[in-house]
Amino acid sequence: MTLTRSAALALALLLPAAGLSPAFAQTSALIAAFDPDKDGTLDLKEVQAAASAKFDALDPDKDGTLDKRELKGILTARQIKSADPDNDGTLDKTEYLAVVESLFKAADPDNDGTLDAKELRSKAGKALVKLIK
Ligand SMILES: [Ca+2]
Ligand SMILES: [Ca+2]
Ligand SMILES: [Ca+2]
Repeated sequence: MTLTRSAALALALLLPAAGLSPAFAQTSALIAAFDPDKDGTLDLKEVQAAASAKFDALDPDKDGTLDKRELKGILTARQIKSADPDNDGTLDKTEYLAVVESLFKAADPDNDGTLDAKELRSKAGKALVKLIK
């Protein structure tokens, strides 16, 4: 689809007002994909289930660990290092889910145990999304 400049501008102005900005729509779709109880938010259990599936998808050789190469674009070298207490250079699922849990808590400042669309668009929320999507 090609939009003229002014049409694109009008869209950019109108969509947020309708609560339908592209970022919002994207986050809503993301929540819907991982929200089996359909309450419009992600709780830790839902996030962990999604993260666990993502871990399995990232681990095609099924050796139960993810190395730096497999985690490229998902976690920075620094994040991997701090998530790797046994220092073997890989993350097993327990270590991976520990990162997920700490990012979940960081993304949930109101501490209600669920992440809504706004919380998922925070810095910690975005980092968390990389680990589950
Ligand atoms: Ca939910
Ligand atoms: Ca490790
Ligand atoms: Ca919350």
